[in-house]
Amino acid sequence: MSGRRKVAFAVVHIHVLIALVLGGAAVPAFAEPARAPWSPTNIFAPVSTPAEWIFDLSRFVLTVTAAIFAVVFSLLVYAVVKFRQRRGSNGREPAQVYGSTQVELAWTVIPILIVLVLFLAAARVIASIQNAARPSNAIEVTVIGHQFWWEYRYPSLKVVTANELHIPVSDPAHPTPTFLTLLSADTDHSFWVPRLAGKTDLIPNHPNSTWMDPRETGLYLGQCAQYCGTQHAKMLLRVYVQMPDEFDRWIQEQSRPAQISDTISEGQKIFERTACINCHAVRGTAANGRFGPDLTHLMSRDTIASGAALNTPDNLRRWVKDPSVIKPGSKMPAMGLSDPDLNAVTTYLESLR
Ligand code: HEC
Ligand SMILES: [Cu+2]
Repeated sequence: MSGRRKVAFAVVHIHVLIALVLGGAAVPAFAEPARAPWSPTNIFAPVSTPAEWIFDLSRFVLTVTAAIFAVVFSLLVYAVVKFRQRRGSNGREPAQVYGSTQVELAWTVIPILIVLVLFLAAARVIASIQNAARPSNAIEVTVIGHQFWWEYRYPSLKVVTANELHIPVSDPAHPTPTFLTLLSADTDHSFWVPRLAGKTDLIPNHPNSTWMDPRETGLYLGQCAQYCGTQHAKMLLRVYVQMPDEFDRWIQEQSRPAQISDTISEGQKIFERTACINCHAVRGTAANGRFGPDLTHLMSRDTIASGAALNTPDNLRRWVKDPSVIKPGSKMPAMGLSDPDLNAVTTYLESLR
């Protein structure tokens, strides 16, 4: 094999590889978004306007790049077949063409135009998401990224919660979008719930914002999409999209202070004299720390530790005994409680409904 043919052979290989990758990505992209049981993170099944605009854009970009690929690959196959070494050929090179202004201009100008079109299409989507008008009935939520959990504050509704975001479904005829202000308590994080909106970073001292108007109720999952430390991979996102009355009921329950019995339980005493209250808030009690998740309505959540474990009595006890068993590198220390104290604290936590 001559050097040139080796190169041509390698180029064909690379293109076949690209074809396989592109083909794999393109199939779901062009599939009809039927009522299939989509994965809760499927980027090809948007249910909210920003996610839909991004999906349309990705389809456009895939179409353009697929067309480029088809043209380049066909020319390549044509050249490889037509100019292959035949038996009895004299081994001389075919005619070589140098310095054609027309050809040079064509392969400079056409790619520049293609890149310009792709750039403008992307810029348009970014601008329309960023500049969307905020209707007066929009739900406002402040999202604060922490290593390695999410804090959600609804300033006008007096609700503070963690890790499980609840928002109302938005009827396209009377939209009730949710606008998120994204902040960070420590390092860069990124809020990404693929079916609802594009990735948006949470950067210290630089408030960002995004929004979503989901058309369908359900649970949508996501993931911190910016490496932020040891437990970045267990910084999961859970968004519960609810019917308006269900959402209102949730808000009402969350805005109440903690239900406390008249006699302070043993568990609460231990909770308050151990450092727990320096990091955790339980509204209506002495606990008002903000380093860790608000525990006022802990038991209303399905999961703990940012989706890393189900919220069961067993897991709660395991968590308080030593968080690193569930989430190595988590910012909550093992508090070294004795077994009886651990049981009492767990019982107290279970009373926070
Ligand atoms: C130094 C601060 C700190 C102390 C002290 C602390 N925690 Fe935490 N706690 C955290 C942080 C941070 C998290 C979130 C960890 C994560 O998800 O990565 C957390 C998470 C939790 C959770 C899970 C909450 C949720 O919704 O995910 C519970 C329950 C909890 N802590 C209980 C306690 C109890 C009980 C004590 C005292 C025995 C305690 N914590 C002491 C910082 C602290
Ligand atoms: Cu993160």
